[in-house]
Amino acid sequence: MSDGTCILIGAGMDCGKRRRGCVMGPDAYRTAGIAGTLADLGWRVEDRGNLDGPAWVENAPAGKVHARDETIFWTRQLADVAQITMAEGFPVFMGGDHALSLGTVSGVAAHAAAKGRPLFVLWLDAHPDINTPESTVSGNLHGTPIGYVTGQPGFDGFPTPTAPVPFENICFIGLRSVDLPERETITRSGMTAIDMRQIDERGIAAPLAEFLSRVEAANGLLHVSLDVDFLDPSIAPAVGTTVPGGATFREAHLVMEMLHDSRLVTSLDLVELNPYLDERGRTAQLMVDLVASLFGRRVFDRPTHSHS
Ligand code: B3U
Ligand code: MN
Ligand code: MN
Repeated sequence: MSDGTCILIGAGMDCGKRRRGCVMGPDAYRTAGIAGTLADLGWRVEDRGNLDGPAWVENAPAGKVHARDETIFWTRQLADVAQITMAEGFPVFMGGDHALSLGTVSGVAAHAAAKGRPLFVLWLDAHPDINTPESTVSGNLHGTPIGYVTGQPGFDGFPTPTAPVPFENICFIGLRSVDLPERETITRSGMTAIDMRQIDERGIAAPLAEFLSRVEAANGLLHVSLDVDFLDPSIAPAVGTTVPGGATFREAHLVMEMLHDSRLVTSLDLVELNPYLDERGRTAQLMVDLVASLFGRRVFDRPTHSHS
């Protein structure tokens, strides 16, 4: 992982879907102690506060896409911030809904391209979020960031991503709610898509290790995007779209521990936490605990850092 400086950036984007509340996400992570937790693990932590941007929007303007102009604003801003911050440390983008990843991933990709390194993306989510403004049924742009960063058409008015992420550099883990057009894109493109059935059959470690080996062999940078709904709603209720059958507590921690041991991760999104729906802060606390595992909390040291 990078140089030991972790940069916390609040991005309380709340316009990527109709249900309100993700604006409170950054402060819920702070309340759950994210900065102190990382500092205790030996990281220098800089909390840069919250970015300003358009708020939740009640009614979509004409057309089926919800809050397009607001999302364009956030995308431009976050892409700039992400690209700059990558040069300064390890950015943790505290969301905010998943539409923030249009900006964060495209900005991180621009940084990687400038360094001559390929960018890989690990998408921990019940959904692949590979819709486009043309394919979306809901009109919610939090269902489109992978469509955007891979350079799919239909994002009129958005900045053109300067460094589209190749399909083969993306790995989904945790899928269990996939729209028909999304399934067609995934099948056609040959992306790595680990659904819950594969996790049940093979465990979560084997497919993750395969992906990490590819990132390492390519000398890639690795961006991780962690959607609260990757987790089973019984342990992580604070999310607008609860999808049953998600990752367990131990599966999620194992993923984070393996990611830490790989030393490959260079940036992180924490998205879709809706503190208004939480139960005594337990989802925010669980997310912070998962971040701690990613940043080095462990029970015992392992003799090697091999992940194969
Ligand atoms: N695929 C659906 C549902 C969805 C995506 N992300 C979330 N829900 N959280 C859509 O709206 O595009
Ligand atoms: Mn998502
Ligand atoms: Mn999701």
